[in-house]
Amino acid sequence: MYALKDLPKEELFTSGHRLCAGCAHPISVRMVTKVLRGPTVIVSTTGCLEVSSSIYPHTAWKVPWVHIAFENGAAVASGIEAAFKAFKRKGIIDKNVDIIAICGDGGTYDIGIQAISGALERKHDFVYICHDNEAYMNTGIQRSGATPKGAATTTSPAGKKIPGKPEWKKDFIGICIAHGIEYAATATPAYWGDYLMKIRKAIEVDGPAVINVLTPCPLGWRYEPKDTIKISRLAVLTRYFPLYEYERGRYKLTIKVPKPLPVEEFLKIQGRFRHLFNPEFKKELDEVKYYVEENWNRILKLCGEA
Ligand SMILES: Cc1ncc(C[n+]2csc(CCOP(=O)(O)OP(=O)(O)O)c2C)c(N)n1
Repeated sequence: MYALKDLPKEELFTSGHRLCAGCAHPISVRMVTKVLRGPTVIVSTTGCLEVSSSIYPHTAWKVPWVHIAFENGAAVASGIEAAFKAFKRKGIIDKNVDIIAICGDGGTYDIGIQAISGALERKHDFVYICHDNEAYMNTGIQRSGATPKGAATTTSPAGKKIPGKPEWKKDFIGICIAHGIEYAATATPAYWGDYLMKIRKAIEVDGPAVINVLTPCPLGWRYEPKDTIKISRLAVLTRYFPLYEYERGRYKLTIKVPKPLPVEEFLKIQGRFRHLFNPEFKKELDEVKYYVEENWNRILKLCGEA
């Protein structure tokens, strides 16, 4: 467990970046950089975080950081890890260097998935953090494999043809765990102590570890920038986004929600779900509610709590 006073004051992700007011990406990155254990290289694929933090000739990064194309975040992280291993073997360096990939859900769930699968299967020692804002935000709010069913995006607009995105969200953490990795977890910046603990655990694992962190986006989710942490918390308190971890075969619910708030509390403050409250979309709203309950029960079972 972390206490605020124990965290380093030094900021390794500085002000002056061009991310939107209320964006959860910089909040998450500041949390990641508070629990590094030594020299670290961060890799980011194309996306909001990358385009807004590295506008030439400026950079917000005070850790070695590399931008890489959408599809190969995990491949480049693997290459860097392999290179440092070779340097160590040859006596060129004697220090351990941690590698962390921080990529959006588009670069993760969709275009980057085969590179991630390869890296996990080869057991490279790195941490993969997916900044899950549930769409391709940087290019104008297109749906991704992480977009939840019913959400309106520019490529899944709610109207006469479809009631928002017709498909369910992919189980990315489930896919990663199926590779036989040691550690995987979900997180949100609202539960910062839980998130910091998970990042540090993931870094300390000898081999690949994955964290999927929910990073609300005021622009794409259509809510007031001041509500980012409130929405991150509501996602958990309504059981929409269960916080759990997987460690060597064991699942654990890290934040318990014995008395959940109605899912509507999470949905109604976001414009992307506004249509679900029209009587014509009642069926879809009921489906979302049913899914949230089923998913929660599935996670509870995995965690041995049901
Ligand atoms: C192979 C490839 N396809 C498409 C693009 C265009 N593109 C750049 S960023 C982006 C969306 C990024 O979405 P995500 O990874 O979810 O990050 P976010 O911007 O939401 O933080 C897309 C589609 C690209 N750069 N490369």
